[in-house]
Amino acid sequence: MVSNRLPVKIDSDGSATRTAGGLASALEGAKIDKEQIWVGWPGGAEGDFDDTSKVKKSMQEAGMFPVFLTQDDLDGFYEGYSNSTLWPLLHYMVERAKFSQDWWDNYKLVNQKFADAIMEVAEPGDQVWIHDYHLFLVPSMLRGMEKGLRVGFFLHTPFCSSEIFRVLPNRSEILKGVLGADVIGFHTYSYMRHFRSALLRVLGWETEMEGLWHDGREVHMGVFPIGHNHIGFEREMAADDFMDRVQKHREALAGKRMILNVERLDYTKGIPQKLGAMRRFLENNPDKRDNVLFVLIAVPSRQGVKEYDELTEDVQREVGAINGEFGKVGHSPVQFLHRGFPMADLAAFYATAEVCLVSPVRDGMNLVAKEFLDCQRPELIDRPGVLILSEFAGAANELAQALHVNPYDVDEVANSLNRALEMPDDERLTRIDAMQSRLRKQDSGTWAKLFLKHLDKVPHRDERVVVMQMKPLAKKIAKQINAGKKLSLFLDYDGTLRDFVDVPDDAIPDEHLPPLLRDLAKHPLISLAIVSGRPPEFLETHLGRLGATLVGEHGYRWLEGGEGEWKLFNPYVSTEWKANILEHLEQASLLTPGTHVEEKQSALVWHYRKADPEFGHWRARALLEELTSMAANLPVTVHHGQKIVEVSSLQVSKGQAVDHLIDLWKPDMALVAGDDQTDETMMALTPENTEFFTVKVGKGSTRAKHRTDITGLRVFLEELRQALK
Ligand code: GDG
Repeated sequence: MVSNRLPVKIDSDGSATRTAGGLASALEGAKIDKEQIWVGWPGGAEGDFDDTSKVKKSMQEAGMFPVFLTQDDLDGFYEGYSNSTLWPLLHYMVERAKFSQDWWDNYKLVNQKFADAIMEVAEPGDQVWIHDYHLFLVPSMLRGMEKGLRVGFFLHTPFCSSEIFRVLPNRSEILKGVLGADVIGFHTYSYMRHFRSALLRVLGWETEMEGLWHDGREVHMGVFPIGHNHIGFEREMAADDFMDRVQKHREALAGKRMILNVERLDYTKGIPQKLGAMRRFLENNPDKRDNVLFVLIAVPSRQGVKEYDELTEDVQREVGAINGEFGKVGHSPVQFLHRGFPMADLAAFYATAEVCLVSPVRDGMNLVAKEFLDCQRPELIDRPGVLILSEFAGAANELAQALHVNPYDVDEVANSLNRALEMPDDERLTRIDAMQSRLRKQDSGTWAKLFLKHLDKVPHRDERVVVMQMKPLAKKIAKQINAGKKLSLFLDYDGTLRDFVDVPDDAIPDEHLPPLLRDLAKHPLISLAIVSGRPPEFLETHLGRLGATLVGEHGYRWLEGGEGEWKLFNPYVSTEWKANILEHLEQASLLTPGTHVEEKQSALVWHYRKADPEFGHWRARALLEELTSMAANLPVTVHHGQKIVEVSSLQVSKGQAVDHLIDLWKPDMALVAGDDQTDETMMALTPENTEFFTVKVGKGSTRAKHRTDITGLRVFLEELRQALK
């Protein structure tokens, strides 16, 4: 377990006290039946401890590993980048977010301290579960260090809309940082959706619903709604003195009806808006003023930070104003309790409250809502309670039978308070029952188990596994060549030997590729062909005169040995269909900014790589449908490739070209590699008397027997070159 804070705070003398807050409280209930070490900050500044090694030793005995932070770290990483940049931004509060290069530098530094600490304690093959926005960069930092760890990351806050997220100056680094994980978890589907759209909008990376293929690995994403510490509350409520606590509350209430509010004093929790709704309720309902008591438990949080101190003062002032206006001798309608309570007391508050008002303006999940419902027991109270819940809390997704409110709409909240108080008992019970059964099953223990189970399913591999699979294949093939067998290599170019870029003409070979291809092609037992959709000019300019045969335009033309005259595989290809389709594609291009049509001899290609990704994708699908029906009686095939829609002659395919070359070269072995749908025509061949190897580069369905990524294929080719005599 890795979180910014350990679940305990260590004082300078080494003594420990438990910390409050959602993460600590949920994880306390998430006992896992595995040996566990918890890595985190022990509280305080490094300089405050008399002897850090002593603290470290005693904590290690308790299953914890402290990451000590200096005062500079606390200022830059914690108060700065984590709490003054990321926290407000992830909660949609752009105007509160502050940016500083120094904070960012320190955030990176501290994330590295955490990564180093993990590497110190983790054993090869361990599961590492990293929590929350303080540690966004740690997953990718662990990737550089080869221990075969399985890394999970869970975000406890919302993930804001990509329109907000892109405000962050370090948005790309943050996204790439978290993508180092094998599984990334969110509370709700909409947070996951926002994250996916940030990947698309910020990095231009498309994802599937369940994840993406990144850096040669699959990164899974999932929705894992956190539960509360059910066992913990159960324990408190079963204690002998619990009924005494409940009784004390009831006596103190003296028949008044309690409307309970529990939260950390944080601006995301919507306390000023809530006070506005209380005021409106008291204005509108004079008959209830004297027998309703708002209990406002606000646990101090981030004290000493200006904004939090100001918020505390504002709340105190407004509570005073409401009490001044609506109170009378012996009764103040709002009780502001600015401190934390033991869990047992909290359970007694939950059990005796008639209404719980949970009205954050943004909240990742909100556990208070779940805890309140759990602690409602018919045997303890006269009347079941009612939950009023903000639609901006993640919990609103699950707790459908709560009264949902928009916390900014003061009238709606005030009316809901009245509705809750007036609600008949049978309706209250039906609502509570429906929610209770679910949340007791889905407590924090179940949540942790489900997340870790998912992480367990991730194939156990280290970073270089993609490459490793290809190495034995290279060795096997080289061995046969060294024994006198002939090999033909058919390699696609874009997405196979070279990554995609925005402007296709910029995708020229890197410096290592031409010598590699030349070395392979000059071997007397190897014939090599680059089989591409590119036009002849590009291929000849960048890959000509290396000894490799070039096949262009998806198998329409070829240049034997990479020099001389281009020839046609089939001189009788019909192209009469082109005029009509060209007009259609050009229209689509005019209506979709960032797209263009490329005309080839035997094909037409509509490119949308530079269009708005979602709009381009939508238009491509529409186009695909239109073209398929237009092409029904034409000798063409329509296909949707990497950011292209292509209409090409049926008489031309990479498969047909490769078939032709295999006939010509008569190799003992042939290997084809490609990433695209058009490469599947090569994979589908079944050459006689030739051992045939098929390699798919990247994700997607395929007939190929092997799969790798661009780096993996490159390593394969290098390995082959090396192993040849
Ligand atoms: C973050 C996300 C997400 C409160 N007062 C006392 C006390 N608490 C405990 C509650 C509850 C926890 O603190 C508060 O949890 P929340 O979920 O409401 O909110 P955050 O602290 O903001 O937590 C949040 C959570 O992480 C988990 O993923 O739900 O959205 O912001 O458990 O019981 N505990 C004790 N005394 C108090 O006075 N003992």
